[in-house]
Amino acid sequence: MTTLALEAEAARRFQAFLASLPSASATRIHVLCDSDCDGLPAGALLVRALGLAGYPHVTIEPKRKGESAWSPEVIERLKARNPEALFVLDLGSRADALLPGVPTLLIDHHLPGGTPPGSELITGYGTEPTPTTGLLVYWCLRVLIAEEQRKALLWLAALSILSDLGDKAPFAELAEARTLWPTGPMRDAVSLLNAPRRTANADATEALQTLLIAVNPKQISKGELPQSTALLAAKEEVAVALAAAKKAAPKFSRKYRETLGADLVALRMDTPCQVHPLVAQTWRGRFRDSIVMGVNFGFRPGYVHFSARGPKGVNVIQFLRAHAPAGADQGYGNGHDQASGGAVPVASWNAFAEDLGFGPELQLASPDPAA
Ligand SMILES: [Mn+2]
Repeated sequence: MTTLALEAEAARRFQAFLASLPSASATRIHVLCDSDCDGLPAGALLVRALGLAGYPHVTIEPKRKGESAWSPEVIERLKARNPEALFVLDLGSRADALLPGVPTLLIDHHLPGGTPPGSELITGYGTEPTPTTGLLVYWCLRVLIAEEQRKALLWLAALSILSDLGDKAPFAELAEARTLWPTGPMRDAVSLLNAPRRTANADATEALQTLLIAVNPKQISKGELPQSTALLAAKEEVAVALAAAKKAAPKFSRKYRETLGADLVALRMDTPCQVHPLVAQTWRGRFRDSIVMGVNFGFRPGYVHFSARGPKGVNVIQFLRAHAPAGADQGYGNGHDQASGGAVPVASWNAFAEDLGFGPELQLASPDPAA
C-alpha cells in the first residue's frame, strides 16, 4: 500500500469505528497507549482531538513497567474502568481478547500478531516508509476535527516521527512541522519525554500530562510546565544508568556468521532502568554488520530483558523466533524486522545464551528464579 492509500484507508476506518459508537456525548472512551514518545503523542493527539470534537468522557493511561496491553494486570485495570469503547495505541496486536464486547480499535505499526475478537486494527506495518503510530493517528484526525485545529497539533505527530525514525524520516508531515516549529526544541522534547519510561519505576504519567497541555514543543524543551521537574529528574536518572551500562565490554558470537550473514555482539548490564535498547543502539555504530544485543539482568526480577538491533537485510525477528527460549512470552521476538528483543525467564537464560553462541561471560551465576 502507498502512503497516500494508507492515509485514506486509516481515516476511513477510524471514522467508521467512531460512527459505530452510540453517541459522542454518551460514550465513555478509554485510551491505552505505549509509554514512549510515539505512543504518548499518539494518545495525546487522539484525546485532544476527541475533546475538540465534543467527546467529553475520554480517559487515557500509558502502559506501566514491563506491561503489554494483554498483561493480566492491565486487563484488570481496563475492566475496573469499564469503558464503552477502547483505543489501544502503539502496543502491538495479538489475537487474544482484551475487553470482550467492548468496541476496540488498535492503531499500531509493529509486526501484526492478530486482532482480538470483535476489534479492529489499523496498521502501518508493511507500508514503506512505515509510519509511526503518532502519524497514523494524525492521519485519522482529518475526519474528526477542522484542518486548522489538526495543523496546530502537527508537532505531536512530528515528535513521534523524530522519536521512532529520526530526523531523516521521509514524511511530508515532518518537513512541514519543521517549517512551523524549530527542530532543536522538538528533539529536546523527545529526549525529555522518553526519559520517564526508562527510569526504574517507568511511570510515564507526567510525560503524557505534558503532551496533553503543551501548546508547542518549546514549552516542553524549556521546562516551562508543571511536570518539567519530573521529566528533568527522569532524564538525569537515565543518564547515570546509561553511562554505567556503556562501559561494558562487548562479547561476541560468530556461530551464525554463515547461516545468518551476521555475527552477534552482546553488551551485558545490570540496571532497573530501561537502557538496554539505548546501549544496543549506541554500539550498532561500531558493529554495523552485526546483530547488537543490549542484555539487562537487572531490569525486572525473574527475567533477563534484551534488545537487539540488526543491519538491513538481516531479519532479527525471524532469527529470534527461530531461537525462542523456553517460557518466552508473546512479547518475545516482536517489533520491527531490524529492531526486536524480549524478556527471557532467568531459568531459560543460560541455555538461550549458549544456543546463541555466547560463552560463560553471558551466563547467569544463579539461574534459579528462587535464588
Ligand atoms: Mn511506535
